Amino acid sequence: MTLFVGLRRMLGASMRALAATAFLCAVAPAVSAQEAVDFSKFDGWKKEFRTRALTSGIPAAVFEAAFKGISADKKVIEFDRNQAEFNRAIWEYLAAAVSDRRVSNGRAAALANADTLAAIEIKYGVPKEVVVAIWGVESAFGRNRGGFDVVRSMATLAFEGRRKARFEAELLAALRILAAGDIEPRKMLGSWAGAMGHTQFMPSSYLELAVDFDGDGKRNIWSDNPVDALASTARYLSVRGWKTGEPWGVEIALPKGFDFRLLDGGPRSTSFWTERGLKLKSGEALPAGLEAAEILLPAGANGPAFLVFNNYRVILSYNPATAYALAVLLLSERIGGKPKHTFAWPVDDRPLTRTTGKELQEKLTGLGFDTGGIDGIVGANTRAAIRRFQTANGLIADGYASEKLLDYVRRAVAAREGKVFGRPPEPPSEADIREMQTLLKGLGYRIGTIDGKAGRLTTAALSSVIKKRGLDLKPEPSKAVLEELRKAARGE
Ligand SMILES: [Ca+2]
Repeated sequence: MTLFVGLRRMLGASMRALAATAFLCAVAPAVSAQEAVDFSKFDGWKKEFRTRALTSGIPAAVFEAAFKGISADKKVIEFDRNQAEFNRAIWEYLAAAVSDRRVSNGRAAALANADTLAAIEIKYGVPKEVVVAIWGVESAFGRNRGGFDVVRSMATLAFEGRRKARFEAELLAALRILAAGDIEPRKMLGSWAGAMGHTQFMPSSYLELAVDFDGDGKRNIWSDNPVDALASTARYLSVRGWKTGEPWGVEIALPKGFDFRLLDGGPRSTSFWTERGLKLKSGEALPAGLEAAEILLPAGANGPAFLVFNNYRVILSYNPATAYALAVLLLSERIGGKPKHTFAWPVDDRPLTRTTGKELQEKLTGLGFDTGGIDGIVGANTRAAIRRFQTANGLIADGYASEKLLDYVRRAVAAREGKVFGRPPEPPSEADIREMQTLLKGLGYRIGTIDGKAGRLTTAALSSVIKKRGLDLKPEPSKAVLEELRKAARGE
């Protein structure tokens, strides 16, 4: 459970064990300079905040009890600022998050709580395996619920000030929990970033969605008893739009010559994708009648491909990282009895780190493919820039920010600077040009002899096709132009 922004800093206890990963940076804000924190100012901040807290309805006695003996926690600042260079690929993360050991622990946990989980499933319509999987990924089934004092952690992060408004809001939520008498101040424990209990609820999410399910009159997600936490998690997913009985996603095979520009097109119905040649990996047809289906390529075109639906996005509302959502959902399948997944990950083409991500953004921007900023975070703008670069260079336009792609971009920069540095983008062969001429002829252009040499007629025809299709390509033979001609010939 995390807030949407500042994700990597707010991961629950279990995530520390698994190690945060490069892809988890996806929505993290840029890190400010590592300025020293003047801890002597904590009391001044506390005094100001006290006024705000009391104005917003926190009783003075609750505030005093919560802050009794509280100072800023240096360790929390250290965790918050730790921008170590992670380069953990999604397949490595998944191997740890969906390990055989976790699967067997999950099955045991499901069995031990079978009655509760059945009641939760009936009430909220969320499969028990999904609830148990979140429990597993968030806290290893309650083993790592976090030992940080939540008031102290939230106060530290609010005082430090980088995301003051957000953490003051969480701190106020924590104080409201205390005011309600759900827990005593020093027993309200969580991760250093404030994620609490078995399924790592932030204080604001607790206030909004936690429930008393064991009927003792109190919501308690902190104790050894997981019942309230598990029901609260199911309720969270239900309120965020879980659709009972719908699959979260399926592994698919992309058709030959798939137009990767469709990745940018937003969610479409499964019939839309079926019309474009998508099938299940097994070769069977896609499930019919599902709306809002999106293609997910977690490691680019050379890795596994998924078509994901509404319930996948509901898991993202719990923690907006692709790897997290996949870990939860794949683990849920295994806990439910599915055999081990075998995905063909591109283990020879790792994702970029923050540093190499920055290098990629700098170089792409320099080459005229604007990434919308240089922060090392591969988001939608960077992926779009990668796709434009890939298209212009006749590469598969999957937008995957990998080491191989960076190598390619480095060579493109070197080629542009006139340096001899590795291999420049591959020129089209004579056979390619012959194919282009044949395709152009088929499209009704006057070509003359099909001779594999790009003369005046061929160039003019290419120019006209490129203009007609509104492409950002040079009117000369290239792998990218050939690919476009093939599409034109197919009527796409
Ligand atoms: Ca309770």
